[in-house]
Amino acid sequence: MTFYDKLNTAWQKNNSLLCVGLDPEVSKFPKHIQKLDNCIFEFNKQIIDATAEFACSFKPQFAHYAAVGAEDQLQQTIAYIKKNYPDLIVILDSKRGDIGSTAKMYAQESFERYSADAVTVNPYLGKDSLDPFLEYKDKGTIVLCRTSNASAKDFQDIKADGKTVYEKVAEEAVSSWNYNQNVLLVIGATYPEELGKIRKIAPQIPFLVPGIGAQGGDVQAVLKAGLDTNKCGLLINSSRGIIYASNGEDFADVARSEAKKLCEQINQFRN
Ligand code: OMP
Repeated sequence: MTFYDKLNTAWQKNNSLLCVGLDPEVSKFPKHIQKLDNCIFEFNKQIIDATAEFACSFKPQFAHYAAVGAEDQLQQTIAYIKKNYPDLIVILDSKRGDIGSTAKMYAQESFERYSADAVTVNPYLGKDSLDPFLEYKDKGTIVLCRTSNASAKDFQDIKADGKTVYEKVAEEAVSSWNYNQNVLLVIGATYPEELGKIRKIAPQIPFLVPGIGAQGGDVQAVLKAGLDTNKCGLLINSSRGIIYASNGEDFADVARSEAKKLCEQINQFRN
């Protein structure tokens, strides 16, 4: 099974393009969860069980675990998803990027230590820094292309030979990096115009699109610009907008309602 096959299964499982971001911050948890041992895993578990029915993917963000020495709970979280929701994709969002010999260690960390299905990577160092990830044929390599933040333009919009850096990244993804059909691109939901340009360059590459919810991206604009010809091809991420929709005892129920609402909203614009 190639990574794209796995992704297709995940999209079809719940008829959903929604990726739920797992970005734990203990101070934002409900008080009764904060008191628990292993509270990050306990929080995640309830969010995962509440939202899985409306998702194709979960995306734990690495710094949110590493900053507080909770890599063990990251590992537990990924293992929990894989055991209970084996058709869904786990994206480890660690935005790795280094020279080949170190990149090899990062790839091993992502795919063997954590058993993630896919990992986010930074293409700044070029192809030989991506190869160690790409060589894991059944795993996804999700390359930053045009990010969601305000300063994305500082480097990504610089032009060389008449093309922006983010257009060059998309072109390389199509022509040189996708030899195992396992490349995806990250494009922020906050930049639908750029999303549309990149869809033209890379009509068949799946996109991870963060920036819905807390960052204010527009769902309709994202779908209009980003869907592929099968009305699919997107993993639309929301983290804080779902997991911190309530910090009361009802947090999991409210997260479920938010995930359901977003999944349905996305599907409404696919038709
Ligand atoms: P919310 O803004 O809370 O939905 O979180 C967005 C998540 O997506 C965070 O984990 C970010 O680190 C991540 N992200 C972006 O927000 N913008 C990007 O351009 C890329 C990512 C990412 O690679 O996931």
